[in-house]
Amino acid sequence: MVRTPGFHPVNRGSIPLGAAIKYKNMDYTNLKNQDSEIFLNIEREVKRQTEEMELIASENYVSKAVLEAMATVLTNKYSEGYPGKRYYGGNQVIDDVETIAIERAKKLFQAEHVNVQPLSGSPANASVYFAFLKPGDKVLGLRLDHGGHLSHGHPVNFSGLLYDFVQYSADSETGRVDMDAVESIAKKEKPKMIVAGYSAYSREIEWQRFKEIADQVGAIAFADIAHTAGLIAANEMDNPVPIFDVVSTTTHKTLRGPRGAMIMCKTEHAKKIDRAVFPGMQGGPHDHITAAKAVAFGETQKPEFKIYARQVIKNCQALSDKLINLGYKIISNGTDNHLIVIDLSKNGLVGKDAEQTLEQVGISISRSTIPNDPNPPYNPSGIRIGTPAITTRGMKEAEMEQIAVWIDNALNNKNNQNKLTSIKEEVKTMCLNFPIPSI
Ligand code: DSN
Repeated sequence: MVRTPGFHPVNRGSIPLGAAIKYKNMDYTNLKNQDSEIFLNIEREVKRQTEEMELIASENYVSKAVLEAMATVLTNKYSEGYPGKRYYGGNQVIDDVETIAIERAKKLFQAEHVNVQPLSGSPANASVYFAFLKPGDKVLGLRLDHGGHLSHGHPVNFSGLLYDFVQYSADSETGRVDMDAVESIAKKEKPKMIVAGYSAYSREIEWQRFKEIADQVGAIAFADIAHTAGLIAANEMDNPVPIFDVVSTTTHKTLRGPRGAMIMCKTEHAKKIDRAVFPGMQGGPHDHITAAKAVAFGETQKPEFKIYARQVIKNCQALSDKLINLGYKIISNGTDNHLIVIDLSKNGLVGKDAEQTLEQVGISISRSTIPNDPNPPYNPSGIRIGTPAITTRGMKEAEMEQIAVWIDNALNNKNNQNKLTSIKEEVKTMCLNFPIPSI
């Protein structure tokens, strides 16, 4: 053996598999000892999540297994490229992990091709546009104030700045997308792409009709199912993947995986999509997150997940019914999924105030625009509420009734500090009775 001067290795054999990882239940001792400032803030957030109620429609709690997969040495690796065709050495394990994630996602959504590398929802959507469009091309997307996403053509977003978006609307009476109107706009405008799938929309989407309209005008049909992916994977909502050309989703909302995204498409578009993600949009994928995505997709295939997804919808419907009963105006008068949008304009309230009042009682929600909102997105006329996180805690219809009453009491007593404090205590008691599985 040729030795480098000064280098005297001791033969320690090799690490047996199964003993390589010893996390001591992830007790965070090293973080605590080395960086008490960050450790303390993480502790504060654990306390907040444990004691408070999460009703933000896009948030959820991952499992311990997903958390553990994220906190691994896979974060140390660079792996630009795809399985079997990387631009860095040492990717044998990463290739296997990424392939497992891809195969699980394909099975879950009946997808022909999957790219699991997008870092988050907007970069995934940017990759889809990049794959099919040139700057200035015409695209149809739902208006932000009607439930669409910023990356579906809002003028302040890259999508609205780079592409010529024409926006369609939800009907102001029914709160539902008017498909006849979509068809006539599409025939008039002849877009290159039509975007469906939304962030603040509580009804089933007519995927088949969208695809037929796209085909009639020669447009690519693109679905963004970030919000409902978990409900679709569990067969609780209609699946656009077998129908549409291309579908993006984040992995951390109803799908209950790590923060991140993926793109699914027909085989004929696979090369375009892969090239758009890498080298078009991104460099190295986040391999620890890919592992956590694979773990989440494994969980999503289990029967317990189907029960969970069904309960998310039942809970949202129970919450919606009770709020309607208490006099609130729900856009579209109910829900088919995990979220509702409440129009507060008749209650003498605006979204920002309502969000801040509910925060004082330990309930997190997000302000939301309502269709044709006269107010700006920063202080819109409504709020959006969702049930994915509280359902992960095990709450059911009875708890939804109580939560609706607390929301109503808090909004009606926004200047009564004693009342707000006492609701906060009740909210905390309920939360402590429904522990977060991963904490
Ligand atoms: N920010 C997400 C949401 O709350 O809907 C979408 O990107």
